[in-house]
Amino acid sequence: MEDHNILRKYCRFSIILIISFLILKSARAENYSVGDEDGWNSEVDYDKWSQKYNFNIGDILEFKYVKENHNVYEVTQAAYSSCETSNETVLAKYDTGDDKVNLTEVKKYWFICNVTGHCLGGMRLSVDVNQAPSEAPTSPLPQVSSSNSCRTHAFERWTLGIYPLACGVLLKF
Ligand SMILES: [Cu+2]
Repeated sequence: MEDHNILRKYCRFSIILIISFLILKSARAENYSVGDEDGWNSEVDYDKWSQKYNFNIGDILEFKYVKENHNVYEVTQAAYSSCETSNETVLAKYDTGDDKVNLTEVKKYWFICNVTGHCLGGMRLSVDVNQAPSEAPTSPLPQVSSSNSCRTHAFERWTLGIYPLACGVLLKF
């Protein structure tokens, strides 16, 4: 009976562990509101803001602003530095006042407000996007990484399935 109780505790613990793992996994993609509650405007130091966070692939940047006053241009590094835009240096334009930008690549993203004087006044943001932490070690070798992650996923699924099953069987004693 003593053994049974320990087993039961262990099973309960491992199920909780699995559930928390699943929740953590699904919550990994973050939505960052640029400037936090201050939003996208001339009053915020966006260098300071971006240093507070680690941005990963799958995360979303949300720009909130008064659409009559501002806009969001994704630009090249040159346009970010000079605050001068042209067809070649503008990668994307947003102007809804509530723009969500999906960070889909490992690279540095550059954003400015293209209203005259705003970029020079400090409305510019650069964001360094990294591989998501659990995928990082496999990134330099794409071919190996895909088969590795497949194996990992299969193993995860197998483990997740077998645990509750095993616990259920054991607890029937
Ligand atoms: Cu502006």
